[in-house]
Amino acid sequence: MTKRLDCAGKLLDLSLPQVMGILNTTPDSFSDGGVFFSPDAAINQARHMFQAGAAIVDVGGESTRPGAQPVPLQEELDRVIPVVEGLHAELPVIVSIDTSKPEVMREAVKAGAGMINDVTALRQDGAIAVAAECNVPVCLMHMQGQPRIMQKQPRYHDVVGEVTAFLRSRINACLGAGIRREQLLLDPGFGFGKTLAHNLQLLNRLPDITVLGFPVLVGVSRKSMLGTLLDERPVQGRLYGSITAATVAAWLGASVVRAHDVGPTVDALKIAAAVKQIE
Ligand code: YH5
Repeated sequence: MTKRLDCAGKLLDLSLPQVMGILNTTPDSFSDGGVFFSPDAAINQARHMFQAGAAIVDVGGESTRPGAQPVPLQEELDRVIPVVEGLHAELPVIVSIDTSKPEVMREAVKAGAGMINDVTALRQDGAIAVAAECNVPVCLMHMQGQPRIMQKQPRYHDVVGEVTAFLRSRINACLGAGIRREQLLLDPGFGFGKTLAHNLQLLNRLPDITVLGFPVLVGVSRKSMLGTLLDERPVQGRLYGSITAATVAAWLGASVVRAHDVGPTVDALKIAAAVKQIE
């Protein structure tokens, strides 16, 4: 498998698991309480993530939490583009754009983004073609349903089989559109149209996804699955659960872990990587 990804000139070293810091620019983000929605505040937050060891900062302007409503294009552009520009100008960190909209992908990559993170795996009209033009790595994530309704009644016969089949079909669509194999990352999409049991099965069987031969990205930070496992613990009490889940994911082969709490996650992944390297 490729150990180094070219992210628009910035190199992502995947010989060790890396942390992608989460930077929300959505005023309605309930996990961060909407604290970071001025570009300056967002850039400041990203600075701290970089200092804490994040290899990537994931900039998102569209809330994808369960029940969320879609954000209009211009509003999303207004939120994310100044942040992408500012970050790219100031820090050597790789900027990822968390969006499903092809127009946002194009503008963000023009503004310096080196990765596309799309929870809809480039299924929106025109997204595959734009991503191919952008010529940056793309994370393809699995989701059942749409954010507004995805947690209503998630159903699978075989969650691992269905998620891997979906990812394979998106890989093929991307290769067919001229995106290079070396530019793809895969993500089972924890919490996106999945019950706790589905999420646990996917994490337990992460190696079934890594065998596809692509770097795997895992996002479990602060998610409901942790709240449920910890007796309905609210979001602010999920740090240790998040670190543990991130560590398990890295141990099972995840190459990138998406996290709110960058410093603690970086520490945990260093320990996991050191133990793993003995093998
Ligand atoms: C992901 O897994 N997730 S946005 C609900 C929460 C906490 C956090 C409090 N974008 C992923 O982070 N991109 C999101 O409960 C993502 N993989 C990738 N690639 C949801 C989120 C969250 C939701």
